[in-house]
Amino acid sequence: MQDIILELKEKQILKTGTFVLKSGQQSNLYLNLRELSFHPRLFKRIATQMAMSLSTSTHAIIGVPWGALPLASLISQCANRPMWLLRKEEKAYGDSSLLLKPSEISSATTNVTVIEDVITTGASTLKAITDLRAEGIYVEEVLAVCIRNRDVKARFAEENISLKYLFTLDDISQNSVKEIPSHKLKLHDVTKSPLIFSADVEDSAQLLHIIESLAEVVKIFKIHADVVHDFNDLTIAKLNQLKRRYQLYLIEDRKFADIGSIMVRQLEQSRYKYTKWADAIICHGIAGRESVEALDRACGYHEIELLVLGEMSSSHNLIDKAYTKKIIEMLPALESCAGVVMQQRPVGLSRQYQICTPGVKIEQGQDQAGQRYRTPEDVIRQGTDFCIVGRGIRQADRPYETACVYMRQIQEAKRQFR
Ligand code: 5BU
Repeated sequence: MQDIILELKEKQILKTGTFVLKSGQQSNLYLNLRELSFHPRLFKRIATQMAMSLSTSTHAIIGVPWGALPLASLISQCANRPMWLLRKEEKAYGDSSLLLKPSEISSATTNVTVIEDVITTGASTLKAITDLRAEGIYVEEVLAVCIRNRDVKARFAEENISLKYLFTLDDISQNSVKEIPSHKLKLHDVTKSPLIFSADVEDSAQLLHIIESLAEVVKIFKIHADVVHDFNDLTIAKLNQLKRRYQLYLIEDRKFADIGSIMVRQLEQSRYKYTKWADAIICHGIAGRESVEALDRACGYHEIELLVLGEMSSSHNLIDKAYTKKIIEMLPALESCAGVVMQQRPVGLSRQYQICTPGVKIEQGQDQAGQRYRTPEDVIRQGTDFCIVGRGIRQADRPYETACVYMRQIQEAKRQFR
């Protein structure tokens, strides 16, 4: 449920401020569920949850007119239960009945569930119930997305009606709402946290666990979503929760490297949905200026920062000095570029670009697959702003304590060499 609430906040369906409600009461939270249909995936999630709590003895569902009708029809589909219609007012012509239901079904033998979006005082829901009772219908339960506070439950209990709901607005603490940053973090905002942890783990549970266990000390995490075999929408929702709770900055290390139009589609249409969670992506400049500029424009649109790869840590990689120089020359044209992935800070490079360096470990050396490691001290001495560390922390017996050791060494080296 927490995920749904967070998504409602993200989509601005749940807002904070000072609001006067229909009932005249004041509130600092406002839930505008009328806009739910603008977001079909979230809408379906909510309807599915509600459909699951529908009473098994309900014959049909009826939405309180008019606001709850789209929701009721979606629940009807999810639960495979018919939806009947209740008019707000009697028509002065034709069939004057308030209730539209199949004529062969007798009212006396039917139980219905009334669907509502938000219940504040319950007045309009109770009016609908009175109208249905006048038609001889037995209302078994009311199912709402949200009630403002629990007091209203007593009102329905008096009427012998069970009231079910997904959440109450009172349960949503003001604090958790305030925690949401109004804008994404920029790499520039996290320079006090010069350690980037490479969370190259195998599944979502490990990913979320390692991020949460390090989040007090590490603020920037680099992910290869495509090595996390079960990376899905739930992973993204939970990543975003962690981002908000700990004010994290997430980098996707996809290393985009194609022509511009394909890189843009890879960014926007990938099953890993980078635009929904990444604060930055890494790209190669191999395809040339125009291609990278196209990706840069898409990044600007999605408020994602671009980190351009200028050098690699692996042995015998094919990047030479001339290539790196051309990458550096490309940067001024890229509006979303926050930094460069390099092994050292190039002489004369503007301070507006952060240098991020992978291949860092307390012990220098090499792995069996081409990776070369330098020490944090060495890398910082060469002008790097952020050290990227993966296995040095992940494979340690105590990753949290080891991350603290890396952080101390980096900060000590910064004091020494800056
Ligand atoms: P390690 O476990 O610290 O070796 O992980 C290094 C990470 O940095 C890993 O995710 C690589 O994809 C990434 N990396 C790198 O190692 N070397 C490079 O030149 C670049 C990225 Br660019």
